[in-house]
Amino acid sequence: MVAAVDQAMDAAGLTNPHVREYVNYWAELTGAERVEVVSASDDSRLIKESLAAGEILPAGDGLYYSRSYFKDTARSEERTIVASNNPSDAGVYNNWRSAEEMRPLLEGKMRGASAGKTMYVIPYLMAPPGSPLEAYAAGVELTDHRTVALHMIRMSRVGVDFVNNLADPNSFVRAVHVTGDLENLGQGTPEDQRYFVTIGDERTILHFGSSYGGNALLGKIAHGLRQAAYDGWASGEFLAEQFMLVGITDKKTGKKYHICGGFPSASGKTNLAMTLAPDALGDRYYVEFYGDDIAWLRVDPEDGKIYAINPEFGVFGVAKDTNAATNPGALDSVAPGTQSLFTNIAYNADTNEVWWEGKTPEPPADVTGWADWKGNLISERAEGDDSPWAHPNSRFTTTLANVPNIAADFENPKGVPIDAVIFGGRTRDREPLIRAITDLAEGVYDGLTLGAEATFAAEGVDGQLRYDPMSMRPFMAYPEGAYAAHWLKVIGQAKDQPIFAHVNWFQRDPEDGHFLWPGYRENLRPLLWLMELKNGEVKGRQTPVGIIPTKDELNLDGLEIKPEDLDTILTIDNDRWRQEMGHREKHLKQFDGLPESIWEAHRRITADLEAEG
Ligand code: GTP
Ligand code: SPV
Ligand code: MN
Repeated sequence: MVAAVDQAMDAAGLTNPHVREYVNYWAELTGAERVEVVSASDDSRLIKESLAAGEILPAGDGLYYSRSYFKDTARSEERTIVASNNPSDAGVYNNWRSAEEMRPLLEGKMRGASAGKTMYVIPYLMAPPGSPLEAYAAGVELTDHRTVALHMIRMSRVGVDFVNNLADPNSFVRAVHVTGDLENLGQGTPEDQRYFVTIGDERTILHFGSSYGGNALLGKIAHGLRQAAYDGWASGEFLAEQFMLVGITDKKTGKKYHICGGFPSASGKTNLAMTLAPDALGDRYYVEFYGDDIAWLRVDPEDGKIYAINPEFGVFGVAKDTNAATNPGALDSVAPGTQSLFTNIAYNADTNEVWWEGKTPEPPADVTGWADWKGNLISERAEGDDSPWAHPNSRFTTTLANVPNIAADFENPKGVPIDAVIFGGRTRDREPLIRAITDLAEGVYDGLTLGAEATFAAEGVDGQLRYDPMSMRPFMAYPEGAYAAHWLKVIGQAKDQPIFAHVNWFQRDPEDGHFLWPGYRENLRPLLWLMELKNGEVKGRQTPVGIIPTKDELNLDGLEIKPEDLDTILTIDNDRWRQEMGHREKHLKQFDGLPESIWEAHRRITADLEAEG
């Protein structure tokens, strides 16, 4: 086998000796029948092979559809571990275990588990080439699943050059993905065999037992967030966050602003980055997409500004409720010819059409040929079965270049300077439309106490309220106290401090449940107010929990909203907030070594709420 593996790497021009040794080791251990080195230019051949094998199905011109196993449709947080060799790396959310325990355990699961399969070797870069953070961005994913290779080509930059020419040839992330026997892994039972492990201080990712997105596309979540967060902290150099990143240009003043921010999974990052369309408020602004899920932030030592890059190359977005009104940009980015992939939506094998809940108000009237995400024909459903046709966490995958409002300079290696950091989530009451925060410690405190309803992006937790610090709970790689201190240190170095804000598009009427704010494309309005506040053009109203807009400061031109709904989302309910502070205290007390300035922020807000009575 070694000779064949070396031959495959020779043929592909993979010369890095450390990579070659790593590939040989895992080819041997997993028992893969053959090895194939993948570059982006292999895409059309891999697509043809996947179609021929029935792993993907045609979904229109240059569009493809796949289903993942029905028990394998979301990230599994309980099975995810960030391990290391240092017990003091244990935090509340990283499920820390020792590397010594995890490595043999995973090797045991993976041994021989790729027998009869091809192992795809995917050298990738999670950064625009030439980025100052490039040293942390290279990796090599090994996977025994061809659909994973197709996704990786869209979600990251793929090719042997990204690892052949490393300044330190040993500085790539080792990312091993073995699918396992999906029908016999006991998903969600006490006998669950799956393990999704990142060994932070060994820069090694070992994922076993899934072929779904965040569990299997290792460049994205495991490297782009968990490993990078660990590296950013260990090096002291940067932050890796589950953030979207947009640019807003005011044509009247010629100014361009960049806003980044975190909302928990399936809470609107993709939508925000894509839907703030230029025509939303007449012809004055235009909005550019930089990223929708990950940003790496650093302070440039020369000009003292915070710069953010999107390390990804594509979008892996939630399909549900995406339509021409809510997110026209998403529909354009998966239009015919874009080589996009769909996962776990509904599919019509006769017509090759696709559908998901919310694509149109009603599902297709003629159900002939339509099958749900599990592959069961709709026409054969039992009477009264009204379960969704698409899985609520079904997704589309497309490259950044297909996004209509992609920024002209999205590959600028330096990234873009940050003006504001926002946090938000699904919160049905209490959280107003927007509240601005000008103090760094209070901004970090706000991120740490981000509380939102859980979503279908993780298994089995929809709707429950939970805290999700800076939207990083599923990706937290080191202790939360150190995380807060690292934030204060990195952002504290910046000469130009960002303004922070907490936003909420999801407040609901307690009676009939309707969303009080129209959301989607209209979310530009509160962000423009935030920029005006930062520029000193508006004053807002100071409350104990931040500055909120007055009604006349918010641009409401052409907006349809009931006056009483607007009042509610621009009001602070002090009673509810006082209750919330008690929950926050409990939440924060879980974290060892939280910086004193975070506690000071907590006490200051608590006291201000008491004083308001
Ligand atoms: P991940 O990719 O899981 O990290 O999620 P994300 O934060 O990028 O989520 P995404 O933008 O894909 O949104 C998920 C869901 O939120 C979709 O079903 C959207 O329709 C819904 N959504 C997004 N923005 C809004 C909004 O402004 N209002 C309302 N009511 N729903 C929204
Ligand atoms: C998320 O769940 O936050 C995602 C999708 O962005 S996944 O790649 O599955 O993590
Ligand atoms: Mn995400």
